[in-house]
Amino acid sequence: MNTPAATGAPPQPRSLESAFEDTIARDQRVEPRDWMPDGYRKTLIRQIAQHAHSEIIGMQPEGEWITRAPSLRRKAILFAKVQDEAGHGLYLYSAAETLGADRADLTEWLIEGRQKYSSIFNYPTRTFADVGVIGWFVDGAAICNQVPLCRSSYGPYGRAMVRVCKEESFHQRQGYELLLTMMRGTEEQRAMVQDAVDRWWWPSLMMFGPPDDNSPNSARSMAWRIKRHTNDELRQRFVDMTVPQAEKLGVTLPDPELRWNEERGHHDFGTPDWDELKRVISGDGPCNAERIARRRAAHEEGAWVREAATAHAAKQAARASEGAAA
Ligand code: BYC
Repeated sequence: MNTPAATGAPPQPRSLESAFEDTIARDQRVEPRDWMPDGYRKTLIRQIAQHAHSEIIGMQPEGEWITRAPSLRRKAILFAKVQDEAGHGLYLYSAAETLGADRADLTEWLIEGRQKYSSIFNYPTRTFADVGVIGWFVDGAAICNQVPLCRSSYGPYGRAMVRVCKEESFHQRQGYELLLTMMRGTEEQRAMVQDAVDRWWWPSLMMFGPPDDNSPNSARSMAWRIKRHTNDELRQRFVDMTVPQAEKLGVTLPDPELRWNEERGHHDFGTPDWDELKRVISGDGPCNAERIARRRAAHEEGAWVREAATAHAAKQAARASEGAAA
């Protein structure tokens, strides 16, 4: 055989692009120092940044209830959950940084409205039952969406997702446990739970994104194995997982078309209001302005911390170089 070894010729470098395609085809991980197509890098930065922004903005709706939680135990649980979300945001911004994105730029783009965050966080949390329903639905949806992302082709993103998913799983259980407790309470508490379910069901289905025939990024992201399932596949998985949980809890999901389809082996369900999703994504949801104003204010109020940390790092670096020169 005329291999380089047989002819004594130096091995031919494979083209960078075919090495990348090979890595994807063999279902191996792409790492930060590997060559990658521009589109792959941009798609990842877009998705990871949006995901990071969602975690950080997602602290607001539930955070509003920390001071009003009905007991010390509920307050401590909610505190821990909201703090976990800050942690998720930080892992994700770090993953975006491995792609050359600057965290300061990403934050600027968020507060200038140039980058998106999940539509779900633009709805108000009216009662404490909303905290439970967010845990059950929103973290439940996050688990459906994010468990497959643990196998995402980009190493730092997939690895960040492993820890995020473990924590989301705790979040979902705390939400469901809170609702079980409320359902064992008074008539008024049961009504609060049902009302929260009615308000959060459809927005939760919208978290998975537009339907597949109107999802411009899915095909490319699936071919690159960034996404492993389509938006509609994950939405179906969430519905199938949630229906028996709703039955056990004793609430009704607000969809008259929801029923088991023996032939498909899945639940059929109604169509979310896609115009509403478009409106919320484009900045016109019930709380968009409030969420961004709050994020902007927190960023501005934290300026002194960033300045102090930068000055401290500069001082440390100067001391280290003085020490090295002595
Ligand atoms: N909200 O082509 P498509 C959490 C955008 S954090 C806003 O299907 P793709 C949690 C989409 O970005 C939850 N925008 O896009 C946190 C695209 O716009 P651009 C966040 C949406 O990327 C705290 C356009 O619509 N989870 O769970 O293939 C507490 C067309 O869509 C939405 C993640 O970020 C939406 N719902 O698929 C509790 C997970 N849907 O960028 C819980 C990672 C779509 O072209 N992200 N858009 O301008 C993903 O899996 C995917 O990015 C999506 C969208 C499934 C969200």
